[in-house]
Amino acid sequence: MTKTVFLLNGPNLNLLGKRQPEIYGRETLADVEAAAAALAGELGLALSAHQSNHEGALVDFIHRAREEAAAIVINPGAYSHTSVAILDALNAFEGVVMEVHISNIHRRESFRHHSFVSARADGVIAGCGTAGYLLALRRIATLLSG
Ligand code: CA2
Repeated sequence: MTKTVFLLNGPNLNLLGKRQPEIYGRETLADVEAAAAALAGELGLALSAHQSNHEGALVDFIHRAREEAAAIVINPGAYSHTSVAILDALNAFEGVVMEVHISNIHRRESFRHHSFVSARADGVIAGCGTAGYLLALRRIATLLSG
């Protein structure tokens, strides 16, 4: 049976491609989701993409993933640096978790250097632009096939 990957994007990532292109690039979230869905298909995976500006809604998506998904690609946005609730939800998910940051959070302000989510992530990709989402999917395909 085809395995499903949840692609979760956190607060303000709905603005991708519309503001701050020098940091986050010119692709919109719709572009990213379309490219991810196409690659997932090539890799024999199904993609279910969601974005929310609300911490609890992201927790709810992670709970849904417990029932529906074999893996999660998550860019928690600023909640990476603050949210124990998202970490707790991911700790209750048994599949593969890949954390993605479009920018290199380690080259930015010190408050972005720590991510609570990294304590649960099976892999972390930062600073590869929106290509990071595609790299994460390739890693998931490898891990799920093993
Ligand atoms: O580099 C990343 O992907 C981040 O997760 C993005 C978050 C930031 O708080 C993290 O420290 C690093 C911010 C997302 C904001 O996205 C925007 C996109 C376009 C225009 C404005 C904001």
